[in-house]
Amino acid sequence: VEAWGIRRVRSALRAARKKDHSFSSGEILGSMCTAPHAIAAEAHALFLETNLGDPDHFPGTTAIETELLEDFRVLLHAPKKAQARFLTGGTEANIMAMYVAREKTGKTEVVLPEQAHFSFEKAARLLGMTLKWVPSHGGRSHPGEMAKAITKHTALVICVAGSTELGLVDDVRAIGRMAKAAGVPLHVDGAFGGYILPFLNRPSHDLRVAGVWSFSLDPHKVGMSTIPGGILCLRDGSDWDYVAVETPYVSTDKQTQLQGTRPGGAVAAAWAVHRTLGDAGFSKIIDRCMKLSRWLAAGLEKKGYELVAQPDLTVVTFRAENPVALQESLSNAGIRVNVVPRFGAIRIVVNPHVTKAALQKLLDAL
Ligand code: 0PR
Repeated sequence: VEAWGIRRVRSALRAARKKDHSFSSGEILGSMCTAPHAIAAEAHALFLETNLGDPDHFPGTTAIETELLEDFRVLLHAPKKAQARFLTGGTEANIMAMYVAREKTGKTEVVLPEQAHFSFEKAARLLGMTLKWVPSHGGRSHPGEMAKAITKHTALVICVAGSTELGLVDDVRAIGRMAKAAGVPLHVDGAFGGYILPFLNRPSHDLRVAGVWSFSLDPHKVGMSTIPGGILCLRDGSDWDYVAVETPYVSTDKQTQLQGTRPGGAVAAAWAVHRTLGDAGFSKIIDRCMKLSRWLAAGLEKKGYELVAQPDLTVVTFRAENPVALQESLSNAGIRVNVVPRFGAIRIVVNPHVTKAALQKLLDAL
């Protein structure tokens, strides 16, 4: 390509960004991501060149990652021998959960509920594993139906803490009991709900539940950190060794994640958000999002819209006669929502950047 020089490149970059929608404008009401906290953006920039794939060059960044992973172990009430890894998001976490389970058990079948995310489909194709989809009841996994699908070939059972379409949380304790009795590892996909549930007064859903083998959650969604950021925590940290490869040319002995070169920026960003807000800060933000979700749900019902389910977390999904047309007309009014085709519905995600004024604008437009 021809050299443009920095000035022309900069103005082209700005012009491209101007075409994007932004969280701060208040337009985006259907995304599971949110505006990164200001300290996350600052930390990400400061650690831009760091590479956790070769930690000896970056001992400061490595120490930050160690602290952050310990924070997550504690947040998920995991035992001391548990180990979390910082990954690129929910997709990689789901791929890794299936990969480790395959290597550990030598089996290739995965039992999962119908509301599980499409990333498991990617994982199955990559790993040569077979998915056994099980019907759910009212959007939540049914332990009895899941149990029936388990065979001697089952490597892993999956349930969801905060489903993509409806934000519903499975009864992790019941499914954990079932998985434990069947002797099959259970992965909980908490990509969305994993950052909300610890701050609500709810029955345990995490690694306190005996049958739970692994748990994932995403700093780049409700965690208000920068993209890419996902966590997978294994109850027994030594299980990571099933996927370890030796790494002769770098300053580690082995790697257990897909990435070789690994960005420290997103790690520093997640650490910074944690230390800035603490549990109390997160609780306050989550409490506000939960209240707004209930307020929105009531407002929609008052207008005669039917909710697909009463919101469990901060996802509010309502039926529409023609959701695609409605999405388009709302978009023209500066309101960006997502369509959930399976339920002929529109999905709103009341994330930290979403204001009451933006939700009122949606209700008025409807
Ligand atoms: N597990 C669950 C339960 C999810 O909801 C998602 C993503 C994933 C795993 C995969 O996570 P990554 O996309 O981080 O790999 N669900 C979001 C969704 O489909 C992803 C998303 C986020 C889509 C923001 C659009 C958007 O604007 O809504």
